[in-house]
Amino acid sequence: MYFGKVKHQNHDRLPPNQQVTSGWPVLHVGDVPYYNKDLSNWDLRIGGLVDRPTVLTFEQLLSLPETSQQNDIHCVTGWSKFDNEWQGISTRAIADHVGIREEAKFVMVEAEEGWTTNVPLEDFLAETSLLAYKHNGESLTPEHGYPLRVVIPHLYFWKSAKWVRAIKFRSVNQQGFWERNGYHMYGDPWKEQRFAWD
Ligand SMILES: Nc1nc2c(c(=O)[nH]1)N[C@H]1C(S)=C(S)[C@@H](COP(=O)(O)O)O[C@H]1N2
Ligand SMILES: [Mo]
Repeated sequence: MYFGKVKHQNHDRLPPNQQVTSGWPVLHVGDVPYYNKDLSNWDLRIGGLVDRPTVLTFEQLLSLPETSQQNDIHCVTGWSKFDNEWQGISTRAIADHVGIREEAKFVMVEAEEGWTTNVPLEDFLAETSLLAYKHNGESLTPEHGYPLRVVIPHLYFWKSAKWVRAIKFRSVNQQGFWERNGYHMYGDPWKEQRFAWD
């Protein structure tokens, strides 16, 4: 039965206690930065345990090899959005560009207004992770992270920082903004790692 098949597929794709949404909710703390397409004051700083600490303009970022990814995203508040198409730079291309040192095991991602989130290096460098500037063929809107956001689809979506401005490679796992406020250090949606005590 067709209906049954779709339901079964959704079950396989939908982590526990999530619901599929066709829209795209906007969630964050703080203010949306508006650049009005002028990125002359924008840069991306990449540092910490790397061989070549680097500051990239948006143009320089675009000169790195482009990647496309299709994935499902899962917000800890309970919505999941299927079949997102992203274009951007693979996190591995960034890593190759700066040279990650042996001692680096974790990543702290920093966004506008000092918002942060932490992920293990391995997850940051997963083949499915990227720094995205386009969603479904369109430039990101200001609300969804223009000009650049992280997308790490296999973790709850709070790990996918909007308005990313810095990437710091670290030897220890420090807490980011939500992690300091009770959210899980890792955030696997399939294991429902929502809060620190899950
Ligand atoms: N800079 C920044 N990025 C952020 C957040 C934030 O507050 N600030 N919130 C996170 C959370 S909790 C979620 S669910 C997603 C929401 O992304 P969306 O608004 O594009 O759906 O962004 C994540 N990235
Ligand atoms: Mo979230």
